[in-house]
Amino acid sequence: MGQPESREAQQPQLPPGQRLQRGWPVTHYGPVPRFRPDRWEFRVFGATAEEGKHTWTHEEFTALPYATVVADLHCVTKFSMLDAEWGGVPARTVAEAAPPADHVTHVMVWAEYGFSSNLRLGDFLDERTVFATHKDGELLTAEHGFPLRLIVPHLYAWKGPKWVRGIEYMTADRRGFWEERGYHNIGDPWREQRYSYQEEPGDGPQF
Ligand SMILES: Nc1nc2c(c(=O)[nH]1)N[C@H]1C(S)=C(S)[C@@H](COP(=O)(O)O)O[C@H]1N2
Ligand SMILES: [Mo]
Repeated sequence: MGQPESREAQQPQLPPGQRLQRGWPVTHYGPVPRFRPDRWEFRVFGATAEEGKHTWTHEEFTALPYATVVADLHCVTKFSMLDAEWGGVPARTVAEAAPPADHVTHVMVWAEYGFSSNLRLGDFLDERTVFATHKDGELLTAEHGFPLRLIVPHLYAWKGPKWVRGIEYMTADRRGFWEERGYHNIGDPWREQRYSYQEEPGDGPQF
């Protein structure tokens, strides 16, 4: 038996067409919202199962069980940041507290100013999908999404809204903000699903 293989030997870390970024740039559309704790709430709506809590204050939400996930961030504009440790509340924990109805297939993640991104329920419930409050042990800064952003490690980073305020359970797929503006409905970086013109039948709803 030899040495265990390094991570790089097991799998390339950069998806096709991506390049490594040093530091952590800020990428988003529109202004950075100001956090007002007294007005902030996290809301679960749409096709919920009846039981469960559906809104959390900031204090309540950040008291939910905390977990960390080491994950890369791949921006569709072709830079990647590797090996960040994201800390926060797993999406599954939220879905257990406020479960979807049986026929839910997709989730719309909603953020400040009406920004949104759609996910298949399975992508949302992935064990590595996390509503992050921290990166590498420190609170997120305002421009990186404080107080809360979603991280979906296996999809392009636009699928993870910064300044998240809630989720909508959906019984059919619907495009979010970037998905309506020419980006791929699913967004798997390993398959280079960047743009909506690459979509195959079944990848997304009709425009
Ligand atoms: N609310 C909101 N979240 C967003 C975006 C946005 O435009 N609005 N852009 C996404 C994109 S395209 C990327 S690459 C990441 C960038 O996160 P960062 O600025 O922390 O690096 O945020 C994502 N989350
Ligand atoms: Mo991006």
